[in-house]
Amino acid sequence: MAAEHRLPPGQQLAAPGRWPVIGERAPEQAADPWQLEVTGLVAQPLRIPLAEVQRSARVEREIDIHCVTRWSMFGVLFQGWPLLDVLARAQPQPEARYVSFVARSSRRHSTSLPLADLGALDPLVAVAADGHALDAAHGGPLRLIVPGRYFYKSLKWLARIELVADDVLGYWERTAGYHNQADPWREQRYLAPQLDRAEVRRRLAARDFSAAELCGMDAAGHDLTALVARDALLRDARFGNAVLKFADFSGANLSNAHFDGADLCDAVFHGADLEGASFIGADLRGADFSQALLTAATLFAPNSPGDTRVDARTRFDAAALEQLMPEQSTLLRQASAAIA
Ligand SMILES: Nc1nc2c(c(=O)[nH]1)N[C@H]1C(S)=C(S)[C@@H](COP(=O)(O)O)O[C@H]1N2
Ligand SMILES: [Mo]
Repeated sequence: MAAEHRLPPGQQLAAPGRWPVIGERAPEQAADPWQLEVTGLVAQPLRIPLAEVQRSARVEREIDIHCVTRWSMFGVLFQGWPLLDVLARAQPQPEARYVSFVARSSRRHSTSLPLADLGALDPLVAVAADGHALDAAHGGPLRLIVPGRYFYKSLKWLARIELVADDVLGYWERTAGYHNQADPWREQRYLAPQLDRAEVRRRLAARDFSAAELCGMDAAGHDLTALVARDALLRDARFGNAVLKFADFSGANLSNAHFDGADLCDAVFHGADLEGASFIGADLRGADFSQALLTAATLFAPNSPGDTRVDARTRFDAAALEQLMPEQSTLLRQASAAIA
């Protein structure tokens, strides 16, 4: 398949061998041995020792990864045990309609899938990728891999599979507004935000978003000069063409936020999460991106990079060049060289 038909809308390809680590970074340290539990509405509850899962993981499949924060990887060769085979052993009862997956992590991270979708998706309980055992940061020793869904459905450190009658919303789906269907071809990234409109109006008028939960808010075109938005939750927020001179977004979560065409002169993004955020055509003169997370952020339009303005005072860490996808990091290097 040609690359452009294989890449879902709004995604960028990561460099080969440069698999980003997203979300939790390590499993919970626990003394008891790792086992895979299959429980809930099943005729045969199971506790399968890790070694047995590893022995049963004999299927190899090339799978494309699509993260909701806009990076993709083609054809990672996963080795695992088909989830359907694990479930067949446990014999789901007729009332079971959803599958909840729970991680061995300190926050008991979780996600879920409708049982009826499993036939088409054919997930793997994976133990290895590209010929190497999965490392801990990428979900080793045991991780769920769900082809055809955003990667947040691919739970790291899989410990429990529970068959349930009613859906149990996963961690991101519950706390971050991630779409429960998660089909990258239909760009099902987020649910429509449920914001208190009076609160949004008040915050816009006061230009104060500090520590507020405003995911998905629409502030496009607003004059928000000197906005204070420290530590705000602003995933998928819309700031296109807004005036944000001297705005302070330190520590804010701005993953997938839209800043296209915004005036961000002297804005501060220190320590902000900007994974998947877009800045095409923005004015970034004097903006401070120190210690920001920029995995798969878009700074420049590939066909007219000059539309985005940077100057000698625009501050990016060396880490930014590592986190941006290859095309964007090349464009940033070129823009920086043009200034210097
Ligand atoms: N246990 C656990 N699994 C998780 C997450 C997490 O935070 N905890 N994040 C999800 C998200 S949003 C993504 S994109 C992928 C990232 O996997 P990676 O770090 O191997 O790239 O893991 C998914 N599974
Ligand atoms: Mo993700």
